[in-house]
Amino acid sequence: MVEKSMVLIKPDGVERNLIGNIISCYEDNGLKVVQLKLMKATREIAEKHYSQHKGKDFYEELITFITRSPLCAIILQGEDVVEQVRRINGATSPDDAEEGTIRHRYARSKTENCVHASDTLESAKAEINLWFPELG
Ligand code: FUP
Repeated sequence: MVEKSMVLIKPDGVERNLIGNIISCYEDNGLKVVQLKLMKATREIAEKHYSQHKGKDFYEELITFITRSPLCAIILQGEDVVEQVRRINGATSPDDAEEGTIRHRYARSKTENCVHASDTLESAKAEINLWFPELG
């Protein structure tokens, strides 16, 4: 089934001029960019996005990181897109990410790991509503 997923190229990826390289990884796998924007995340949207991590020891560092400079929010469309994007991104930490994945190539740490992607179709819908409320 053709579905949609939500991706963030995080501030580290934008700062290091990796937007083009990262989007190519998705396009080269047959996924289509159907929405895209650069924006600086407010603390409010960052807290909503990472609400399930509130209270964890890395939470404040994560919020500070994701709000420090512009990020690129993208909606991707394709077959099994949620699963495909997570495979293309690789494991959360660059130390665990498989060769050829975005995080293996570009991530510098578990926090500064270049990309976020929705983990289920349900969270994709919620994240699209959060980051692209103008589409509602
Ligand atoms: P992922 O689904 O791979 O993006 O990763 P998680 O949902 O497990 O974690 C969400 C974000 O928390 C990750 F992008 C990075 C950050 N994180 C840390 O900064 N430190 C940790 O120990 C674990 C996660």
